[in-house]
Amino acid sequence: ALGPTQPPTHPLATAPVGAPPFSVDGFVKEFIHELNTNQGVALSRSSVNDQYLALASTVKNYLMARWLETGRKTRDAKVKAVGYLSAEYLLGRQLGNALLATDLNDIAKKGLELCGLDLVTLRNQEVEPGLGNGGLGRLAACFIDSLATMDVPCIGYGIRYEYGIFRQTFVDGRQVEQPDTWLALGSPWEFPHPEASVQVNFGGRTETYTDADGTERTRWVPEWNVLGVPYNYMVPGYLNGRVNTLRLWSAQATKAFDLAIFNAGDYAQAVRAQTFAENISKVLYPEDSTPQGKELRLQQQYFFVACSLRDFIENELEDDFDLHDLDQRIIFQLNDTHPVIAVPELMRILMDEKGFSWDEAWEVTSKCFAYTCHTLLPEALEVWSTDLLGRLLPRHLEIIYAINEQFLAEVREAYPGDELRARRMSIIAEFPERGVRMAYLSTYAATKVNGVAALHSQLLRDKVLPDFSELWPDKFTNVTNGVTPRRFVKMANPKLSELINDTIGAGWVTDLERLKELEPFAEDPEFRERFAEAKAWNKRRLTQVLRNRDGIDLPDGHLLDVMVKRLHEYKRQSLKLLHIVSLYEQVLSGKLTVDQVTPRTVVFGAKAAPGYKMAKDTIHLINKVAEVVNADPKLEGRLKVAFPANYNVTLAEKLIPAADLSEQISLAGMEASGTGNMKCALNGALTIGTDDGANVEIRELVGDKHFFLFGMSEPEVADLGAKGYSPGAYYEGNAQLKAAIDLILSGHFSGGDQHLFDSVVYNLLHSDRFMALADFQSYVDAQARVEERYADRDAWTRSAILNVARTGFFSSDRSMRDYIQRIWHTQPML
Ligand code: Z16
Repeated sequence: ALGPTQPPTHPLATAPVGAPPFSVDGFVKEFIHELNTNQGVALSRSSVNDQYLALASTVKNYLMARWLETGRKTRDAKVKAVGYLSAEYLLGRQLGNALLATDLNDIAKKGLELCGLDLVTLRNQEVEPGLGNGGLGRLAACFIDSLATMDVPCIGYGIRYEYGIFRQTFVDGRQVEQPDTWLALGSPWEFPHPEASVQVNFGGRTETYTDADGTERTRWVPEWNVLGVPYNYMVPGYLNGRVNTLRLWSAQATKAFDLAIFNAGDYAQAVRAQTFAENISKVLYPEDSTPQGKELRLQQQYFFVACSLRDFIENELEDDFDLHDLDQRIIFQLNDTHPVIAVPELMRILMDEKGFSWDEAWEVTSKCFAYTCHTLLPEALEVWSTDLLGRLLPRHLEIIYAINEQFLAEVREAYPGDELRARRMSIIAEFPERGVRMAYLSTYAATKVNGVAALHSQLLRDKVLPDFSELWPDKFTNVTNGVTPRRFVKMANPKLSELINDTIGAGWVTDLERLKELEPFAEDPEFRERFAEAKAWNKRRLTQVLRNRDGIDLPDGHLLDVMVKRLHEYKRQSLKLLHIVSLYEQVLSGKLTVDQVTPRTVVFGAKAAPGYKMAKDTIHLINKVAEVVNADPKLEGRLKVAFPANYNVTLAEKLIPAADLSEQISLAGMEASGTGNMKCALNGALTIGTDDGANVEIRELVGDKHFFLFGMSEPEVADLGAKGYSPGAYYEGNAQLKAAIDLILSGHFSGGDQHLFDSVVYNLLHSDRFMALADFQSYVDAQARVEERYADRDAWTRSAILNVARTGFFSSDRSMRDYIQRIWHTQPML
């Protein structure tokens, strides 16, 4: 039971917690108080880390009253909430965002100054929580920011990994992974609640029995269990007094964790058993787009989902709530298939624990979930072997089989006699081994299935789930991704934000379509001047960051050409690399004079999954090309390649605002959406891109003239694939391409070693699954158009301004409105 045992009688006991005064004096008093009482140090003896932790506590204290009030109001209102289920949240640093949400920036800066401290230094002390791989995890973070800002009740549920995405280092140009020890210096943003831990069961068997009413029932007799400890995080809305909750689960051993296999009365063995339990939330799997079918990963998925459902049902609903009406209080959004084990888990809770019949349980369950798919790559679709599932979650496997039977009966009723179709659509795959197709399970169970950009949603219907979309056309919808303008414009680009404020007022931060009002100013020379100056300021800031962080020197006055995203063959970093090598080769061979080369610095940021050999070899090649190109005096410094290690949200916030050119060059039909493309456009970069993912919508909005399109369209890709693609023909048929590849093969970038990069080069020449060679000429031509526009600096700035003015659509606030209207049917609290 929660709360006091007797009704409180002191008036202060029920008064809402107050916030410190919103003044420099109030701030300083609170800060020193936190430094003294939390850190236990005097200002004169405090370390930068002490100061940072005290500052974080101070800002938290300003948010605390709003947080408690948000929880109370939401529970009292008994409205429908969103339960966002995501195995990843790539949050980025918290302090800057919290200062922004509370409007405390100026007060904090001044107050700290009066204490002899520098806000920027303290902000740089924060280690970002990197609890995600890339786009999918960052999307979750943008979405919960938007929901809080729009006053929509939402609980984010996920995993508190002890080690987030690895820290990337380069040794001789090769990626080496280091553990991400983000918790080492303390983690001021979390509120652990070990007393509210939840038990999660695993393994064992099921049995049937007859209950008191004489009904045949099934129950799960698990073999082992762990505890899930909730850690709460504040999710503050922007200047609106709402603070939602992100609840991340950490695994811990239970007292009962002494089962025979781990503990034969042996103390050391028992301690090792603790480690076994705690392993579940130990580390984030570093694969982006290609999941590993590892048992521990399935344990993670069930672990956080079981904790989350239990938490919502037991702690967020009234004691006497009738679970038949569950869908009136929650919609669980499945961020990819990672949390879809929640479907059989809810069925199990309702039937085995709450006494529902199958039909009653399905009636409820089939209204409580919606599913977002983030991919088209077949290898990215999760399939769990029934062997593994049956061993770890025997009751859930039984329920999945029963769901499949019910599903196939519906299919057979809709298509009598079409056994082939039934087999095709079955949630259970038979080859290469028997397994559960998690995307099919999600699609059947969900009220709605959405893709993440218009093209992706179309291809999802036509190519990935055609049978399902034929049977239930209305189940499918699109919600184009978005990004939060608070973090990625207001916070990351203060100079541009100031200019926008001065021009159209401050309303755009929560109503991004208002950027449209900037359009006429593209023709205003004074505005263009200030816009260009903001970009130049961002470049100077980036220059400082890269010098201090990486020892990289950015030259002045270059076109900044940015490709930042996970390293994956389908994203085609190798195509960008061929362009660089080709420019260089043309200078070496005299086809281009140096003064014909547009001064350009290409910046890469990319982590490769540790087990993805081709991706790691590509990183190695990029670094070796960078070494040679950067050192060759023949280029007279007009072409540079910078590859800062460990690209993360913190670096993105510095890099993206400085970008002139945004590289979005995936093979058409492969990138579900992309969100870096949106961040770059909103910060005034022009895109060079294929007709893929959200690029399609960006180009439609900014206009053909202000977007450098190249490459095959998705139908052209499909045609070429069907005809049979042979990359060798492109190599033989294109002298410029051949010369670039031959320069790599000659050993020019590998100290004469002609075989060091065989894996990358021969893959391109003989397989090239993502058709980089086919799109090479078109890409090079588009780059020539880029250079032409850039040569006319005024024309370039005009295009850049129009990119900002016309991409307000890509606010994650708009994405959230779409989810609310098309999928969730929830109401804002206002
Ligand atoms: C991921 O980040 C994405 C897809 C996926 O299957 C797994 C992971 Cl970890 C990305 C997509 O590749 C990207 O196009 C999209 O913008 C992003 O998810 C958010 O939807």
